Amino acid sequence: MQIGLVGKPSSGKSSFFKASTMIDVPIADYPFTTIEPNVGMGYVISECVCQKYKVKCNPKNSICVDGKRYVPVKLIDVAGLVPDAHLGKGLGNKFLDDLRQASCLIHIVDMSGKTDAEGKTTTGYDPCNDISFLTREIDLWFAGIIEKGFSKYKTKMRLSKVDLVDILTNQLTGLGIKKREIQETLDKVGIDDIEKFATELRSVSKPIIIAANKIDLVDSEENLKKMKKEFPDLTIIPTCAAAEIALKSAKDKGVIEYKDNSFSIKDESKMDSKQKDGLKFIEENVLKKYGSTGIQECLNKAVFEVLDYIVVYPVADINKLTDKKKNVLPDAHLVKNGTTLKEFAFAIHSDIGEKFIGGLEAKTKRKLGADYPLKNDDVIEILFQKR
Ligand SMILES: Nc1nc2c(ncn2[C@@H]2O[C@H](COP(=O)(O)OP(=O)(O)OP(=O)(O)O)[C@@H](O)[C@H]2O)c(=O)[nH]1
Ligand SMILES: [Mg+2]
Repeated sequence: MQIGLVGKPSSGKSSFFKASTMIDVPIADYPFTTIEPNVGMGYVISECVCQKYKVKCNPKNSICVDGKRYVPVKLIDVAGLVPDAHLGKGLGNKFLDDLRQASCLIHIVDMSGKTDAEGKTTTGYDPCNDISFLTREIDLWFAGIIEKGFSKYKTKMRLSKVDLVDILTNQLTGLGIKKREIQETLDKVGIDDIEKFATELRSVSKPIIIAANKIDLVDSEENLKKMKKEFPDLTIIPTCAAAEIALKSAKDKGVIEYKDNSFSIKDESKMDSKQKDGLKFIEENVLKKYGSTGIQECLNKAVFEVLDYIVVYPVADINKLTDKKKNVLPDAHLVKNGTTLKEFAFAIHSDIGEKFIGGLEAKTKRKLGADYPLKNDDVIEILFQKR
């Protein structure tokens, strides 16, 4: 699972990245601080099934903290995008190719109105404008890729009448797009207008959610109200990346306890008055006002709501809930809701998929067939022919 962080320069993409991964990357208040992409692991969090089964787990591909399973997701923080990037403005839009495999994009918007469309300092800028121009730039990047492939195949298609869906599927696998998504988009809008096709295909294959960032600053609250009104269909989550970094850093230094979206001071002697004031400000203007810094909520919403993924725990023995090395509930996998058992078997390993026989479910000990649609928190054993 990969998630791309996009937005204009200085909106807080690298801050969001650092807040999610705690990887130290350059963050600064001038445009184009980031040129080469930052790649790292963030997490989505769901209740671990160890509680339901009353066992102590030893996770391998994920982590369990206080009964919560942290499942890794890859985050990619790229350079800032400006209006007319598709014409080469700013750093252009070529760098977006690093996001080809992303399942979803989080658009980090500076809600304060203190940076213009190019990320330069200003006052009274309307952040709603960012949603319009950035979505268009993303769609034009998509259109560019489709167009390149499509023109290559145009003549070939006329000659051999090769199935259009297959050609496009082949061309667009690099974008992580599925045949079904192409079929649906073709049925809906056709391909006479490539830009229209690209816009539609992008919205089904790489949905964008909005991190309404810098929510701690003066005009952000008003701008958030306006944005929600103007874009009622978008998922908009107020965030404060700077606060999440401050809280996690203070926690790492042992200064505070930070859990469940609130904190308590552990060791006052390790803090100066500036840090105390900073934490007080965050408590009043972010945590109490919005319930959280929004960073984790953004990742969870993207994966579990917008992309509609579920968590599944494969094991080698449904009675002991272990893998072959006796690890209890070792792996938590993110899969799209509706994925069948056999599809999942292939996703784990093509060999397991090819030798697939069936499955067993831990709670009911029921036998499962190839077409069984996986449910959230399923613990399953896949049965396959062993040599
Ligand atoms: N007040 C406030 N400032 C923030 C917040 N998030 C980021 N910033 C500040 O905004 C500026 C830009 O942050 P970056 O994370 O470097 O932004 P970026 O989008 O990665 O910028 P480029 O790499 O230049 O495209 C920095 O000065 C950050 O400290 C926030 O939630 N609140
Ligand atoms: Mg950056």
